Amino acid sequence: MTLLRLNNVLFFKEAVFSSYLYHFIIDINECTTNTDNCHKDANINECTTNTDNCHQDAECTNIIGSFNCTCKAGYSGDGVNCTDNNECTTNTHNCHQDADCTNILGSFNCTCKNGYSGDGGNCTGILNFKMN
Ligand SMILES: [Ca+2]
Ligand SMILES: [Ca+2]
Repeated sequence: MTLLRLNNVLFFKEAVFSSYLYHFIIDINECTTNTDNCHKDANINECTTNTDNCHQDAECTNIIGSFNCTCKAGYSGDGVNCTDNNECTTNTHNCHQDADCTNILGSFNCTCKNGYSGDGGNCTGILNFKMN
């Protein structure tokens, strides 16, 4: 059996009577089989050349031959699509029990309820004394 390579397609040649039969075997992907002769040290930084497709709320990380997209803290998704986590409805906030939670992009705010004071993480009741 004789192997032939023509336009990156591998054939084997089989003698049948006085002529030959050519059998198509498989197309060789030189890029994935590392049989190409492309320059390997060309690490393009897709993040700084703005050729990445990361979401605006994702971090881009350059790696050799590619890049990675990771949603920023407070966001969920695959890096190409990132959506804000609603910490208030998913109860992943750390607001005090006497505080109101307000969802914002990438985070949340805690505000002490009326009659309480504090930073929202800690709220203490305000005592009102009426002087007679
Ligand atoms: Ca790269
Ligand atoms: Ca949020």
